[in-house]
Order: sequence, then structure tokens, then C-alpha cells
Amino acid sequence: MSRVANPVLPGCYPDPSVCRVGGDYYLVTSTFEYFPGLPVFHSTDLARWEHIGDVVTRADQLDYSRIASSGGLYAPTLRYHDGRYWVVCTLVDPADATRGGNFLMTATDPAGPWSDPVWLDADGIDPSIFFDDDGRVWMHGTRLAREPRWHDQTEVWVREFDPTTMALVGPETVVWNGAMLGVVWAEAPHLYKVDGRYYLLAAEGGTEFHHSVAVARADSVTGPYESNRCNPVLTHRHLGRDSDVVGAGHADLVQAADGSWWAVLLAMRPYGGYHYPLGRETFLVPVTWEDGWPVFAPGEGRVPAEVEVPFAAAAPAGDGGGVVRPEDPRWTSLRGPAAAFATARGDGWTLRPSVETLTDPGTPSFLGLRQQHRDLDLSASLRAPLAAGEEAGLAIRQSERDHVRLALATGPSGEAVVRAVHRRAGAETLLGEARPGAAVGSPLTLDVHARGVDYDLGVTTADGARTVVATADARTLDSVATGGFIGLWLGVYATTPDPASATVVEVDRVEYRPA
Ligand code: 6LW
Repeated sequence: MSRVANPVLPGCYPDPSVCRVGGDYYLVTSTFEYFPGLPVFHSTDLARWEHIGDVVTRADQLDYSRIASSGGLYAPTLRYHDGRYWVVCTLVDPADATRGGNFLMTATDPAGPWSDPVWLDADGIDPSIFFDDDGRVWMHGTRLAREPRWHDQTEVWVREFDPTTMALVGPETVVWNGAMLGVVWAEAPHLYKVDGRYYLLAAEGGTEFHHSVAVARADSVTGPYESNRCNPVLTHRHLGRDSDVVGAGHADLVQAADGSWWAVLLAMRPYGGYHYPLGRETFLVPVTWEDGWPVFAPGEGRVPAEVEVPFAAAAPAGDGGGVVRPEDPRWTSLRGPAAAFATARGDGWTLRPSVETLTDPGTPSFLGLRQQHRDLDLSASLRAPLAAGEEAGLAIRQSERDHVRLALATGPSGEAVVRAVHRRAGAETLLGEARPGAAVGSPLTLDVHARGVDYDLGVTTADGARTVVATADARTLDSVATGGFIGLWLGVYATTPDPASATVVEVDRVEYRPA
């Protein structure tokens, strides 16, 4: 017996989907504009998850260049059937409805490589796939209702899928608009068959404060679906904004090897007021069955801070603290492979500054890590012999429009100048500036000390003297403040105005330490 702390995946890991293969569990989450896309995690106990690969790893596999932040890859579903792993997902371009859409990818090894996409003739978001025990396969997803009776009414559709031709076939049936009359965004549908009956699990209320999980069942996969009188079967919206966990929804069920049932779902942990800089995280909730219906967190009715998982190993997972070496799977770039601008070297990276900056929806020279802990110290030791107009440093990133840069640049006499710049809704202000008294190319360490919503930004010279440059406020950067779907990333970047720049920035080491 072991008590497992929630969330099981801290930081921006929303829209979790899980499947079991024998004694192994696999889980994927959304990644929006980040690359590689759709991390695949492996676990043997639902508690400790190891990042074993990613679904989208090749630039020519899926093109999400120029898609603005909080667009990109939404809500994948992961299933295993007959020797193959299946991911269905949506590529969303909020600026261009003709681009992207629903697609599937398959793999024989969940760690990859995954196939190129097969595009599906289905609109909307949150696709899922269900392999029935009679050999038939059913896709489902959600979209804005074609003939809405209320604002933001969505409809969950079900349609057969032919795995031989890899195409949707036959008629489509709309089966669900949510459990509550007038509810917005019935989404994240997943179908299951339990004891001969079909169950439809779906979120509703929208992926923020009003999020929830509802369930319906039917004797036939295309319905009619009967709503559970207990709906919503899980929500935190009635607990108020002071609750330590809010926004619980978007669940997926899995039956463990011992016969017990579990759900993974997303929720947020606010702090510093109603803000959640870590974004939507992945939580684990026990499920039992009563009267042919699933009961989420029985006896408690909310996402527990700790879950008893009888088959979980007692050893706690590490906190991920220390030097984050280049081969660490947590590194992500934006919209394309980091190989375009970065080379691993020792414990760190050689970065070539890009003309694209963090303000462009492109692939700037940026390598980032999710902020997974409220309190942490992140530092980057670098040597950056920058030319005039070039920048290298640390970024606290929400999006193109909203981020803070701790930017090293060259002063008039070649001295290092460090500026903290806050880009907020597309407009920039200087938070602070320091001249640490060193030449620009000399070894310097830039750091962020996050304590709650206060991010203290500093620079340290080779002699160990640290200068505080400014303090940034996470309450201006989280998605409550900015909109969008994403938690904060912390990373290193380098930019230049000169396409012919020969500058090379040595990032000798990046350390991430929970405090
Ligand atoms: C996801 C959907 C949602 O596709 O947020 O509003 C989207 N709801 O379920 C992105 O995470």
C-alpha cells in the first residue's frame, strides 16, 4: 500500500489520456505549440510516470509552424489495440480554420517512432477512438453544435472507423450535448464498454473554473445515451476559487491489472490569489462502480491530495532537481526541432542566435522546461560574446505576447548589460537593468528564484557576486491573466537582428532545483 501525491504529473500536462497494456500504463498529454509534441509516459503503478518518448518528433511529420501560442496540439487520446498504439489528436490553428484538423498516428512501440498523420474527415476537437469487442472501431469527438440551441453548445458525435482503409465510414450520430441543459463545451469524450454496456465519459463547463466530468451509458454504441443522475460525477466548481485544486475535468478511465478502476484528469492548483502559473496538471483519482455507474473519489467526491494506490511502489519519485542535461526529455523548443539552432555540448548547449525572436510565432532559438514547482531556482551559466543588438538569456514564457526576458546584451564598451523586460499583451516595459561589471562574453549565470508568484531575477559573475535585476510577478503571466491554455515555461534563448551573425552562445549548464 502506498500513498501517492497529486498531481502525478506536475506542471503543464493537460488533457491526459491513459491506456493499459498488461502491467504497463501509458499516458499522453497536450503540448500546443511546443516540440516535440505529445509526450508519452510509462508507468507500472499509475503513480510514477517516466517520459519515454514523444508522438511528434519529426518536422516533416506534422507542420505547426507559425501557429500562435495556445494553438497547436490539443487533447490527444491514447489507446492500444492488437499490437498497435493509436493516438488521435487535433492540430488547431486559431487563425486559420482550414489548417490542421483531426488526425491519427500509430506506433508499435509507444516510445516511438510514430507514423505520419492520417487525416480524418471530422471537424471539431478532442477526438477519441474505441475498439469494440466485436471488432468494430468507433471514433468520436466534439464540435460546436451545427444547430445550437444555446451559446457554445457543443455536440459529441460517434462514427465508425475502418482500420483497413483508415477512414471514417457510415453515418454519424450526435449522441451528447452535456448532462446539464444549457451547458457549454461538452468535450473530451471517451467511450468504454464495461459489463456489456457502453459508457460515454465527457467533460463539460469549459476547461477553466467550471470544468466537470459527466457520464452517460447506452446499450448501443450510437445511443441513445442515458445521463447518470449523479452528474456531474466530479467537479470542483462548487468549492469556490479559494479551493486548493480547481478546474477538475477532462478525465480518462483505466482499469488496473488488479481489476481496480482509476481516472486521470486535469486540474489546476491556484496560489497568490486565483492564478495557476503551473497550468493544468495531471491528477489521479480512484473510481469504483455502484449500480452500474462509476463513482469518482468515493466517499470524498473531490480530487484527493493523496491517493492510496495499493500496487504503487513505496519509493517516492525524485523531484527532478539538478543539472538538466541535453538528453533530458523535458527540453522543448517551439514549433520545430531544436537541432535548427542548438547542439548538445557537455552538460549544456551551444546556441546559435535566431533572427526570429520570442515575440514571433516561429521557431526562435529557445529551449525551455515546464515550470513544475511553485518554488524553484532555475539558473543558466553562459558565455555569450554578443554583437550589438543581440540578446541571450532566460525567458519565463507564456506566449509570444506575454513573457519576461532576463536579457544579456552588450553595452557601448563591450560590457555586459542585463535587462529584465516584461512583454505584456504585446507591449514591452523594462522591469530593471543591471551592469554586473564584466565583459559581455565572460562567464555569467542568470537565474530565476521563484517563490510563489514572485520571481526574483538575478545575474551572478565569476566571482560569485549576485545582482538582483528585477522581480517579475507570475500573476501577470499565467493563463488567468493572459488567456490561453498553457502553464509557464522557463528557458534559455538567443536572438540576433543579423541573419549573418556568427555569434555562438555557450550555455554551459542549466540547473532546475525545487526550493
Ligand atoms: C482541449 C479541450 C479544452 O482540447 O481545452 O476547453 C482544449 N477545452 O478539451 C485544450 O487543452
